[in-house]
Amino acid sequence: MFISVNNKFSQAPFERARKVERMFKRLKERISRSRNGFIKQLDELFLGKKEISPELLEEIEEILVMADMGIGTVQEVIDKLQQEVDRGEIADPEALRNRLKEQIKAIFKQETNKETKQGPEPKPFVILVVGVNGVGKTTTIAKLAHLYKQEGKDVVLVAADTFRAAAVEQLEKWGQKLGVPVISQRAGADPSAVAFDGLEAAKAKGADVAIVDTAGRLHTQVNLMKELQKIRRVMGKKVEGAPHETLLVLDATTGQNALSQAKTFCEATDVTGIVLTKLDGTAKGGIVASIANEMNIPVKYIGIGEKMDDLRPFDPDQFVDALFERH
Ligand SMILES: Nc1nc2c(ncn2[C@@H]2O[C@H](COP(=O)(O)OP(=O)(O)OP(=O)(O)O)[C@@H](O)[C@H]2O)c(=O)[nH]1
Ligand SMILES: [Mg+2]
Repeated sequence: MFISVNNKFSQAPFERARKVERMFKRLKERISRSRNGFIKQLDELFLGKKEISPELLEEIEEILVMADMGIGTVQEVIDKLQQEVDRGEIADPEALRNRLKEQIKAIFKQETNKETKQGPEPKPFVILVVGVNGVGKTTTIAKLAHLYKQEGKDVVLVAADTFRAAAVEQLEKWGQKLGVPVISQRAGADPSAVAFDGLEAAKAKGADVAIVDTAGRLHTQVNLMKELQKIRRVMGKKVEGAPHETLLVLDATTGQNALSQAKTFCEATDVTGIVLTKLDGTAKGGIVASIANEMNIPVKYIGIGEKMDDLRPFDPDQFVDALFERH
């Protein structure tokens, strides 16, 4: 999703280019821990080396595993590099660095079975947001609303996390800040009923997008997982095909734990996209590749901060370029 700029003046392309450049710079700054972590280690490893030895590949392997890329994914990448080295296609460590970068990009180009359906966009387009406690669901919803608003879309937020009063308040605060209506009921209300009424209100307002917040739950909490099923059923009764998107939010700082959460959540409910938050924190960027490779679900957005413009549609090439850029 890109923000469309309908400006017929000739400076528009330059403005756009400048904006892209600014966004790229900010992304680079925000993921600086990953860049200063594993990319720096890789570069130190390459420094002064003229040849590619078996030890060099082993050390790369170790660094990638430490960067949360996951053993399986790392093995695939290293095997491919090794084959290219054996075939004489990689001459020196600098070429190896480039091929590594391309191999990581290729991980994101694999097909997933969750491509967005073609056809006219449903109205409202209903997004259900799920995940365990504290991963960043509510913040992501606010950021998503901000992105959609920038596209000129009318958004409604639905506070179906009725578990804690503070959860409803948190969403309402964001709603005020963004100028977006929030549909809520008292704490303790049935989340399915809130979702149903929320979608009704979204329809009545003619909203383009409705985003539904849910309480954090562990995949092991059977009742809460069942509740999610109920929320989904009820939504489908109000708006045909809803939820049209189910986003699973994962906290990148939890590393391989995020991956195991993803696996169990996807077994329990039909997740159509992943949002990886807190990539600006202590997260090691490798987790993005690990999730993309091991899950059959696209990473749709990444969170790189706590502010409302800190959510980005995930652009793999841009992300990997930002990671590998030297300065
Ligand atoms: N640094 C950083 N912090 C984030 C990001 N996304 C969310 N947070 C912070 O993570 C904390 C939890 O975020 P919430 O949005 O409340 O998480 P939640 O999943 O809704 O939590 P529950 O409703 O309790 O399950 C907040 O302090 C957010 O500001 C991010 O991309 N980067
Ligand atoms: Mg929340």
